[in-house]
Amino acid sequence: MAKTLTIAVSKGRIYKEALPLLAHAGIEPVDDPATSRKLILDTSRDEVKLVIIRTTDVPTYVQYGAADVGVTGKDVLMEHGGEGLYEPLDLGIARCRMMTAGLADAPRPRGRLRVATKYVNCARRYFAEQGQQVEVIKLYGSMELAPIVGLADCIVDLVDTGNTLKANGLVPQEHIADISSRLIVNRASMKMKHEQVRALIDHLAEAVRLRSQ
Ligand code: PRT
Ligand code: MG
Repeated sequence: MAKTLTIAVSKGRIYKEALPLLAHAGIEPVDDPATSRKLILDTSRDEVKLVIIRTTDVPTYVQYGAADVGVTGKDVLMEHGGEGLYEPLDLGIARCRMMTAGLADAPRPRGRLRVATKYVNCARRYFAEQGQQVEVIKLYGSMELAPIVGLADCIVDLVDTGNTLKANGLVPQEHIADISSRLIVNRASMKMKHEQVRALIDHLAEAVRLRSQ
């Protein structure tokens, strides 16, 4: 009997884009998380379960071995720190950029730049590398509002089409990182369930390769 393999994934855009890749590995969820209230989904393979959680919780579940593997954004991993995790594969899905953004015609602030973001660690690290002293303000959403109401001089957020920034009169400024979703693996699972994890990595890697052709 094969050991159970648990995969942690969030149910938004990453899930949608990960589905065809997982299907290539023979893993198809029995329920649709959009309509089901179940948090643990059975799949077409008896020994494989999907746990559906918030994207920011994915590294934590995998780090503690509550899930063997997970799919999460590089932004989430950068913010988490990636401690206790392997990151063997770039899945190339849910792509975007982490950027700073601000009001188009804002004057340079006197004193320390105030930066609003949910990515406080990424923001601190980025501005420290630039040798710039900043005050980082933690927000949980709607970052675009902060410069408009004078809460911050700029924001650090994810940008895809740029439409969200534009709709709020903001312009993208500095590019911090290119973002895509990654497969992450618990360190103990990599050893204890090596064959299963290896097979999953290989199948997903093949799916990514076929997709980019
Ligand atoms: O539960 P929670 O909302 O935390 O997560 P979720 O379950 O909805 O997660 P999911 O699966 O949607 O994944 C979020 C992840 O998708 C992020 O961590 C990124 O890795 C990735 N991703 C890719 C994005 C975007 N593109 C993106 N554009 N996440 C968010 N956005 C938001 C951005 O924050 C901004 O508000 O979209 C807006 C910008 O888009 P444009 O096209 O207007 O520029
Ligand atoms: Mg979401």
